[in-house]
Amino acid sequence: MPAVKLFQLPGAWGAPSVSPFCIKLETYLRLAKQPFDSRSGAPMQSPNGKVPWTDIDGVVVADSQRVIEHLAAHHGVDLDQRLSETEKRRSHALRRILEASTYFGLCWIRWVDEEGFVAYKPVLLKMAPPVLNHLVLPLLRRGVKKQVMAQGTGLLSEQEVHALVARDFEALDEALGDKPFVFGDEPTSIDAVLFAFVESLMAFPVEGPSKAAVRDNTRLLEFRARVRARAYPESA
Ligand SMILES: N[C@@H](CCC(=O)N[C@@H](CS)C(=O)NCC(=O)O)C(=O)O
Repeated sequence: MPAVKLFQLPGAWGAPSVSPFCIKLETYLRLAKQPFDSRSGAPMQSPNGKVPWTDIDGVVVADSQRVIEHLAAHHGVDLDQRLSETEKRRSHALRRILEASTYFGLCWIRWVDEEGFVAYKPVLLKMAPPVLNHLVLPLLRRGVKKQVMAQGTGLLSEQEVHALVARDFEALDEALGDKPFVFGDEPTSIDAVLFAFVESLMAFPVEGPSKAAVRDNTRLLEFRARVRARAYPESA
C-alpha cells in the first residue's frame, strides 16, 4: 500500500471537510481501505491552487479525480475495477452533474447568498485566522462570486439555483434507486462523490428549498447514513 498524505481543508458542522472535493477524496480512501495521513492544507499552498491534493510515495498529485486515477493506475487501489465500460461512462456522467453543476449551486448557497455567507464567514475565519482575516475574506468572496457568475449559476435567481440543485439530486436519487450503492451492493467512486455532495448540502446550517428537498428524500438520507457507517464508523 502506498504512503498517502492528504492535504485538505478542515471540517465543520459535523462534515469531514468544508470542501466537497476533500470529503469525496477522504471518503474514497476510506471506502477503498487505503490508509492516509490527513494534513491541513489551503488552496494557496496547493500545486493547482485548489484542495485537495496529495503526496503519494513522494509523488505530488493534485485534483481529487487525478488522485483516484493515479491510485488505480500505479497502486491497484481501484473501487471501480468491477464496473463495465458502460457503467464507467454512467459514473462519469453522474459525477459531472455533481462536480460541474451542483458544486456551483453549493458555492452560491455559501458564498453568494447573504444568509449563507453570514453562516460560512465565522468558519472561514476560524480556519486560518492570520491569513484569512477580515481584509482578505471580501476578496476571496468576490473571486468565488466571479467564478459562479462565469459558470452561469450566478446568473440564475435564488429559486432557480435551488431548483437546479434539487433536480441534480433527484437525478442522482434515480440512479441510486433502491440499491445500497449506485452500482449495487458495494461502493464505487460515484458513491464517494454523491456522499460528499449530500453531506455538504445537509451539514451546512442554513435552510433552503434544495436542502428541504433532500431532507424529504429518504433514500438519499439513508444512503448518507450508509456511507457514513462504512467510511466513518467512529461518527456514524
Ligand atoms: N477538480 C478539483 C476541484 C477542487 C476544488 O474546486 N476545490 C475548491 C474547494 S471545494 C477550491 O480549492 N477552491 C479554491 C479556489 O478555487 O480558489 C478536484 O476534484 O479536486
